Amino acid sequence: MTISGDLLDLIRNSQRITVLTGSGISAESGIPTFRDALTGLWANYSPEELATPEAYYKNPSLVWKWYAWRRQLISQAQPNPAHQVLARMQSRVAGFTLLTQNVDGLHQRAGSTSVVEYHGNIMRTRCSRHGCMTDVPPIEGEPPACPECSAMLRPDVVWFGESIPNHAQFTAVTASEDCQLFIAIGTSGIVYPAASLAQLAQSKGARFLEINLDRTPLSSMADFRLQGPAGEILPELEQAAWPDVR
Ligand code: BV8
Repeated sequence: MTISGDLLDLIRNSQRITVLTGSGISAESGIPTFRDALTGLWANYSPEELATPEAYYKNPSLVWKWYAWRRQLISQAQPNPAHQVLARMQSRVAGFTLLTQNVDGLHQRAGSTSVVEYHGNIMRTRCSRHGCMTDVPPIEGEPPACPECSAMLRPDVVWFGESIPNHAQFTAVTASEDCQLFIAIGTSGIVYPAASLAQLAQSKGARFLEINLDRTPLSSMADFRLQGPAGEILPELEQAAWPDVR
């Protein structure tokens, strides 16, 4: 893989780097990407049909089973080299912000801290009425009842049609407006408002690097593109930028 000298200089010299990851960064950990996740039982539904409040209230058992299946996949997965490079990068860049659309918690398990979970975390469960978190174990089958008020529990994720949590949105916008380099990794650039952050960063003067297996709607605006699996590209990028790494 050829990495431009300009890009390497930018990575080495930037004090403020903001990274946005999508499900593609967890693909090499064995977690299907969001749009590939629909196999078997889920083959007849689009994510936008299952990951919504309407779907949950219409068929709580189906949606709860989908999340239970995903949680089970995630519990068997391990962070991959791409997650590990980002965890090390955090200690090399003074103003490093990691935003993730993923709900799998793999960045934290790789050692990243202060991760902005833009779409929540599937391993947390909350009351659908009051929003209070509960550590009721996510059981199989039917959604459990809140121990406080008996309302249905739900995964602590942001569904389509729901707003991004205020703190996550504020942090993401601030970090995108204030960075010198914005890096999007493994996201199809389809889901908003996450997909608008790269353009926001560029509008404030940042350069934009896209790392993805394929082209996306963001590709045409990228200043730099590295095409291939993130689990291979990120270790190579780290080695080229910081040859003394490890
Ligand atoms: C909202 C949690 C206010 C749940 C998810 C404009 C502005 C605002 C909203 C909208 C708008 N236009 C449309 C909307 C509505 C909607 C939306 O964006 N719809 C889309 C379908 C058009 N947005 C919302 O509803 C958001 N809410 O804005 O509130 C509002 C409300 C109503 C109306 C207007 C405004 C909330 C969106 C959050 C939805 N929740 N997840 C759960 O996980 O169950 S989104 C879900 O998609 C995941 O979080 C996922 O991360 C995310 C994005 O998908 P990707 O991560 O990009 O994954 P995908 O599979 O698509 O792509 C993978 C990529 O990786 C590919 O490019 C592939 O090539 C690449 N890849 C694969 N393998 C590798 C790889 N790359 C590198 N290496 C590899 N090995």
